[in-house]
Amino acid sequence: MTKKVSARKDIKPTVKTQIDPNGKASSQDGIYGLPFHESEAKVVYIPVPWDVTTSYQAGTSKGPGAILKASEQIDFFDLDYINAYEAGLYMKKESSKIKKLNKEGRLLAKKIIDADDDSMKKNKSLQLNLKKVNAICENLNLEVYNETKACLKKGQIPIIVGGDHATPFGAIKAYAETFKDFGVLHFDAHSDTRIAYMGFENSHASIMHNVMEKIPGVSKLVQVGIRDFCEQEFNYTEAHPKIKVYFDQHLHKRKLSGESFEKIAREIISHLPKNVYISFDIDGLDPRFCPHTGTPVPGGLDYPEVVFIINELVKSKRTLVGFDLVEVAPSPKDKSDEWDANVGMRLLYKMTSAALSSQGLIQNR
Ligand SMILES: [Mn+2]
Repeated sequence: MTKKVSARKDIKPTVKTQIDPNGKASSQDGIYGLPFHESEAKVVYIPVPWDVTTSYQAGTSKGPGAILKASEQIDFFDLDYINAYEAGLYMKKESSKIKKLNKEGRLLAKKIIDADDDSMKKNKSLQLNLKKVNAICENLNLEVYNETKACLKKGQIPIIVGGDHATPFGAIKAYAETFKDFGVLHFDAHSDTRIAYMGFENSHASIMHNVMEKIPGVSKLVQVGIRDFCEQEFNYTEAHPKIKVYFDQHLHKRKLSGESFEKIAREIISHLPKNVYISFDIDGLDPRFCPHTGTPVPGGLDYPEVVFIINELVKSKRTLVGFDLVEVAPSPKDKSDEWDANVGMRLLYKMTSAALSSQGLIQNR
């Protein structure tokens, strides 16, 4: 069966497209095998191949490419939402400027990551490297901010596909300036609220600290799945009036004691304002769903639990205005191992469906 579709509402399609929702996606086309042009897509995925300050294992810069490749395997039929693809989904090409910045930044950062505290204190050239890395990361934040802002102005939904968790800062800033009554739902194994990590001011380990300190439009941050954090982060988030943390250990304790997950999910959602942005670090999931991510930690959420929470968010009549997906990394050794990207592309499609549904652009089933 072939279904005629076109992009939606304010985005004007230039071509009618024929998509067979029962057929196999074509690898000749764009993300999820879809043939949309950028101008007719409601959802624009912005790939950010970035792993400048990744300390444990690099490779998240290859995440967007791996997700794009794995996306051919999508099944469009979904038990929760009807045909998100009809809204027009498009993934931009990886920016050569960002790729160049990542390469430069990674080379400089590697020397700092490998150095001990003593040489960092004494070695002037290492200190200069650190300044350069911080400037490169500021540069990325500006690039992402500008790209996101441009899409939002056109009425599109820009989605950052990382890269490490440093990538969406500029996007969250642009969203926070666009939507009032705005909060962030953050899935992650890590708190990501370090003041600076190894001197890196804009690393994956500091993003939520930076969001709370530098983006006044964020009225609430709700963190879920957190299970790796230092004392400074614990004290910071516990004392912060705008931050609510659902530690992974506490979530498991409640579930294991027989509390219903529906009750827990609704409680998580209840802290959020009307307009919600999801920042999704794939390592918030149990590492069996993301074995090659940069900094895996045992424990975590199961995929169906995450889907449940996201569906509850939509049911609560809040608006999922936008989101990101970060820290997806393919296996560095085995190119045929597409598992991390497979999970990533499915989660990306589910969040896309939830966002479109919450914005009244597609129907629920
Ligand atoms: Mn993170």
